[in-house]
Amino acid sequence: MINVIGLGYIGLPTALMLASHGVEVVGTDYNKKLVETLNAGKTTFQEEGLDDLFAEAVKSGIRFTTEYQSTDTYIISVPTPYDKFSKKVDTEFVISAVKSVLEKCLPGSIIVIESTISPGTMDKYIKTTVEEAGLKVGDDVHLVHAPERIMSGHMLNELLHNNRTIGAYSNVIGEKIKELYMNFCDGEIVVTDIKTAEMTKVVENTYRAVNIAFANELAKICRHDGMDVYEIIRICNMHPRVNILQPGPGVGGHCISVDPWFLVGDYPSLAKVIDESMRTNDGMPDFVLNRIYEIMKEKGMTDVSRVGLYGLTYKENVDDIRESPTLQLLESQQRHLATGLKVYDPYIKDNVVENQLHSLDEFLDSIDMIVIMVKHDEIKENAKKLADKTVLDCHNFLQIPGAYHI
Ligand code: SAJ
Repeated sequence: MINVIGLGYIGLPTALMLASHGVEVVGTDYNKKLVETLNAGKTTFQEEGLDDLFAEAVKSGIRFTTEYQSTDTYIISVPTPYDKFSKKVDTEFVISAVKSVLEKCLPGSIIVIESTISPGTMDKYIKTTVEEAGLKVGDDVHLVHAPERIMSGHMLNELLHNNRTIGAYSNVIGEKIKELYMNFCDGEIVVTDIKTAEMTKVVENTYRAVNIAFANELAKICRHDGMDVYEIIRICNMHPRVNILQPGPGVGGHCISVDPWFLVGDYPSLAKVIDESMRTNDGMPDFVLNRIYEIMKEKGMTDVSRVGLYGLTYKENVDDIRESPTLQLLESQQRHLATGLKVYDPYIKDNVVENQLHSLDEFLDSIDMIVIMVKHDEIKENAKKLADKTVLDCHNFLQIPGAYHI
């Protein structure tokens, strides 16, 4: 039996996928409410195909509990945030999960860490946690790092088909866990050492963060001198070896906006490009806020409550608001002791911020200027309704004549 610890954005789909492919799975989470919701037959977030997969996994016998199980294989997928001051990975949740596993696990158990960890974390913190419990790594307990690569909005498809990396101290154990993932994953699975696996995961997200920062920096340069960044990127990308990403209002989510900081925290005198890139991306919500004021001034608008932010999530067509640029922008506005911007997102039904509206028409009726923070399909389908609005399209996505850009 596999005990999956942490039933969030990664742990839940992984547990369901294993169960629906015939593996005996128990899902454990310390959040009682979350476990109750799952046991009541409901999923805890929206994701294409998740409800069907959930039904299938339940039929195959998956169970959910707050208790750690006594078994021989564990997959830990709890959050690893970064410490806002040191920028280093915060391993508190992973270590506490490992400690709880050690109290229950059978001799020779394999503990797989799926959570993103910075290079050296397994050696420095997790191995030592096992040793402090009086157990021997490679004998009493085996450690594996199997970072995930799935993306909100495409999770199930990517779980099935993405290539994966598995890092282990012993090749035999690495291969054993590879077989476990091969129950559902038809991508190529590379078995390597632990530190390489830790580093590849962080590097993948850093690569993307740096490239997004480059696009954002180009947007700022072009704005400064009245050049069209989108046309420039389009033409540059016709070069056979150039592929520039798109500028945007900032970078959200729990990966690209977080993981690269681990490298800055661990190698502050070496990770210079990464450090600057992260600051560039983190500065984008402020840049958008400035654009809003610039455009309001140009239009003679004075009432900020007639301006609305469209989209609260960190990316399009998902209900995930973690680290979202809109939240960052609102926070920044509050730091300047200002409020009043209206907010609307079709995917967020609860009230999570001030001045949040819950119907598109009501939102549009209450504003003169709309700021497109997220590329949800809904707004593209309703673009006609924006005819009398001032539009700041932060993704150059609606192609409305006369729209402003970042
Ligand atoms: N963004 C831009 N410009 C772009 C592309 C994206 O501003 O050209 C912004 C998006 O609007 C969003 C953010 O970046 O706010 C991140 O979005 P994303 O869709 O690129 O990535 P995530 O965070 O959903 O998922 C990433 C993926 N990693 C990579 O693409 C290298 C995914 O494969 C990982 O599994 C995931 O992080 C993770 O768990 O680490």
